[in-house]
Amino acid sequence: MKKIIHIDMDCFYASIEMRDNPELRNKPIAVGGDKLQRGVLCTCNYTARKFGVHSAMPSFKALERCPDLIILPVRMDKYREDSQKIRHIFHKYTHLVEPLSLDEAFLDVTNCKQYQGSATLIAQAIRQEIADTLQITASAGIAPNKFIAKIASDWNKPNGQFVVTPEEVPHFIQNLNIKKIFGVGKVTALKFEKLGIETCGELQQLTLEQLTSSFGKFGVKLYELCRGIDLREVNTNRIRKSQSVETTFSKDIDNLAICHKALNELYIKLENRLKNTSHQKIYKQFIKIKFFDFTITSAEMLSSQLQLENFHQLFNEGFARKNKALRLLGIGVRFKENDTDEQLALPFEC
Ligand code: TTP
Ligand code: MG
Repeated sequence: MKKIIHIDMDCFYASIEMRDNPELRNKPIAVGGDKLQRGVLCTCNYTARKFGVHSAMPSFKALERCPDLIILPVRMDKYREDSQKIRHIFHKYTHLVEPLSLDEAFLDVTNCKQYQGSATLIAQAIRQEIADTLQITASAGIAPNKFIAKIASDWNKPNGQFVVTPEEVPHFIQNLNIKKIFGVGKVTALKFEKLGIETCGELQQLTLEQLTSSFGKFGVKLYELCRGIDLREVNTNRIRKSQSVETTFSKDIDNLAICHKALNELYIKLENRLKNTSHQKIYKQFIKIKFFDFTITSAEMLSSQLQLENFHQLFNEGFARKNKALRLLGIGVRFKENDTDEQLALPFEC
């Protein structure tokens, strides 16, 4: 039986900003793009969340809900630096660390000798060390596998932890909404809802055959996950599945020349980002377009080498579907998957 800890920093970017400027501590704050530039929020502190403000919310909307909200610019270099320090702390306890993003990681502490091998106490100690060293807080989930640990880290957020012992797994999973299962999005959840299935306990009523006939290989995963079974290892070599950049225009753009110019600028940004992942082979290029009415379309093509011309072609294809003014444009690449490595889909960075 494994002992897995999932650690997730509390309102990460916002915590760093509050630490570096304590005057902000009791005020509603967010980190993200400017309202005038039609930006979106990367995150906000818990004071702001009380007003219904959340990540990925357009800044103008957040200000409607919380007029006193202070929106600070993104300081990515600083967040990366602190993320490195946090990872350094993890490695004092185990080298089986799988970072999921700057503020989140899985740790396998099954063979850890500290604290008589108590994962609960190790999680406590790691959180304490993060708080002492960086003056920001983290939450943790402790469980026999990654799936349950990740869910559990949200249970006592912020600045808390939640333990699910192997014996508690069946009970813990019973009333859990199936949307918590990775891979179960809105569409799948709706399909199940029509069958009267909303919780993992209800999903357990379906046989393996029923699930595989509808979902193929994913059906096997569903069968296991709804029983709280997740055999995935903590993968220390996790690599990016994609890399992308995007921009929200300060006003809707219906001029194609301007769109293509923006695309050229994004391309330069993407080239720079890709310098960090130059060891990975590209196999697809893609674009994402958000139109003025917030509808989104995307287009992709096979490509082994980054080429600006491909993005222009994809853009024309995507744009033609609606032929309306643009609010946002994003471009990116997908990397070749390595069969032995589990892949990680990273969202667009803001
Ligand atoms: P999260 O862990 O999802 O959020 P959080 O740490 O801000 O808040 P919580 O206490 O609920 O964990 O994401 C970590 C950081 O990633 C977050 O501080 C900002 C960034 N981020 C974005 O840039 N865009 C997004 O849409 C999300 C969700 C996060
Ligand atoms: Mg977090």
